[in-house]
Amino acid sequence: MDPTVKGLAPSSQKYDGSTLRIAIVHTRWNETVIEPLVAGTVAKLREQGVKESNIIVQSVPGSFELPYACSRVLAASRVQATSNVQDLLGGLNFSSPRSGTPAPAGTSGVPEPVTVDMPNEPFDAVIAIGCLIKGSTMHFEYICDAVSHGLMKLQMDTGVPVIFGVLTCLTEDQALERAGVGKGANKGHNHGEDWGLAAVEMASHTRRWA
Ligand code: DLZ
Repeated sequence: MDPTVKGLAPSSQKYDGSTLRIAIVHTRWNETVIEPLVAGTVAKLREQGVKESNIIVQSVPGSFELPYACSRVLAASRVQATSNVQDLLGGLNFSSPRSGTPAPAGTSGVPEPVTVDMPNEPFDAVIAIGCLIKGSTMHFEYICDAVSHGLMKLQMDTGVPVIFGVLTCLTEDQALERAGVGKGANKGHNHGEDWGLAAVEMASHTRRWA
C-alpha cells in the first residue's frame, strides 16, 4: 500500500452530532471510488449521533459542479435531493457504464429525486465529495484549482463549514486506496470516514463560536 495513505488522528474531545444537520454533495464521476467514500462518510456521521433524517445526500455530475451545488444546497430551505440517507441504508445505488464517467441521474438504478422538507433549519456543515484523476491534459489542474478555491470561498463567505472531500489523485489505484478499496492485500484507508468526523467536529466548533 502507498505509505502516504493516512487517516485522521482521534480527537481527545467527544462531539455530539444528535442535533446537527449535514448535507453531502457527491459526484457521479469515478463512482467506484465515490460509493465507498459516501458510505464511509455516512457511517461516521451516524456513529457520531447524527440522525438519519438530518443527513441529506445530493448527487451532481462531476467535481466542477461541487462548489455551485454546495452553495445552492446551503442557500435552500427545501432540497430536491437525489436521496436522503434512508435510501443509503439498503446500499448505495450507483450505476455507470464505466468508472471514469458519470452515472446518469435518475436512470440505471440511481434513486429518483425526492423532495426533502427542511423547514427553516440551516445545515451545520456540507461535505463535498469528489474524485479527480489526472489525465494527459491540463484539465485536472484547472478543475482541482477551481474546486478547492470555490469550496474554500464558500465556507469563508457563508460561515458554514465546508468539508473538502475531494481526492486529487495521479492514478485510479491511488484513489481506490484512499477510499479503502485498494487492490492490494491492504485495502488502504477510507477518507470518507475522516470527512464525516471532520464535519461533526467543525459544526460543533461553529455552534460554540457563534
Ligand atoms: C470532464 C471530467 C474529467 C475529464 N474528469 C473528471 C474527474 O476525474 N473527476 C470528476 O469529478 N469530474 C471529471 N470531469 C467532469 C467535470 O468535473 C464536470 O462535471 C464537467 O466538465 C461538466 O462541467
